[in-house]
Amino acid sequence: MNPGLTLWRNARLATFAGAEPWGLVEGGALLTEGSQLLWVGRDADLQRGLRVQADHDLQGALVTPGLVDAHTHLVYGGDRAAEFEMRLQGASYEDIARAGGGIRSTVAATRAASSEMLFASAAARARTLMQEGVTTLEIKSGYGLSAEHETRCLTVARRIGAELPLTVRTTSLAAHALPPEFAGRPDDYIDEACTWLAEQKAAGLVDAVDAFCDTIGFTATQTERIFMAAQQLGLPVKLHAEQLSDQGGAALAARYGALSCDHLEHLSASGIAAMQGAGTVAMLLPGAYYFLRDTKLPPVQALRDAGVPMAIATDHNPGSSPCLSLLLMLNMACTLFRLTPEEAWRGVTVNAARALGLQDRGTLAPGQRADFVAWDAEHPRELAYRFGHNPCLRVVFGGADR
Ligand code: DI6
Ligand code: FE
Repeated sequence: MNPGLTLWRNARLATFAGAEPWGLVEGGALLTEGSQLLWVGRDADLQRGLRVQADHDLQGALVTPGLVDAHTHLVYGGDRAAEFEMRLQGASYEDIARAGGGIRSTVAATRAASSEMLFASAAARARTLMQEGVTTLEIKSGYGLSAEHETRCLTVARRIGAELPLTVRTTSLAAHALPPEFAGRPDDYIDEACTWLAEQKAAGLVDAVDAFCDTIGFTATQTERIFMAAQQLGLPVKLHAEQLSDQGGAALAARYGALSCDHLEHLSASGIAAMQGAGTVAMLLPGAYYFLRDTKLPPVQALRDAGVPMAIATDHNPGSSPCLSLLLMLNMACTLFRLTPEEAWRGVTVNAARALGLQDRGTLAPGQRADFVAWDAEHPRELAYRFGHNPCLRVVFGGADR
């Protein structure tokens, strides 16, 4: 008797492992031991006489890896519904930011909110994502913009990972916008923000470092100083790159071995080549593209031709993507960005895990973490096709139903 084994049988598996499209297995089963997948295959090939602690009949459901939302700004105070109205009346996102609104209005609301309020609102958002099968979630800081408030937001993000069943990876995004107390002194702000990282890392609060390299964010030179500070601490980097303009951010990030470059609507051919050379993931964010009513598409065909892995995320944030549905992003990646349904699926599983530097998830294969989702669907392409529809039946986090 092997007390630690749990069997999950009678499923149609989309493993995203191996060379077959989707990695489909009809009449499939999963064997888990603790938080890990021990065996993945056909029911019929299961070792006979296997004694298991628990035996779950999935009744023919489709089973996929747990979804990975690898780019979110989940922790913040307030909302930006009034700014949405202003944009509908003709104001641009950049105009609002330059007038002191935008990210900076969320910074004021975040600083004014108690940690308990920040936790309650972010945990509610995380639960909504989990109901659609998200089992791993990246959360960035970036609405605190001072040592105290950045650390507070990262601490709230870590607490979400500690209290909810999903895995949370945290990213420091102190270089998101210039806080009002540094108006006109962006270099001084960057100098100071670089000094926060060591303590945040020592406190176990940060897995990666990000920046917003753009006309309303920081220059490539300022971004590079943040990257150098990260590199000295051995922290991986990623970048909000080429979202509103081409600053050469992707090539810079690639030089620092970035895990991902994100947004990329204005990405150049040389940026693509640099990302390909560095193995950097292209993180595409259709929610922000849609919500800002952008018209410049990211260069999907060129990324595909170059073999750059593409990932998809919600970019949940109050200003440019107040979206809490990774399934909707799956659909929009296809309709707006012309990804194939399979590319979009790989973008929220295996390539999203890679964008977080995680090799232990994103596929259904022996040795992977037992994060998986049962869906009321026959084929995963149905989930990219429907929208405003949640066929999630059951989410398993590290081998446990919760
Ligand atoms: N780009 C974005 O789309 C988000 N951050 C960034 O650098 C938007 C953040 C916000 O508007 O609050
Ligand atoms: Fe973002």
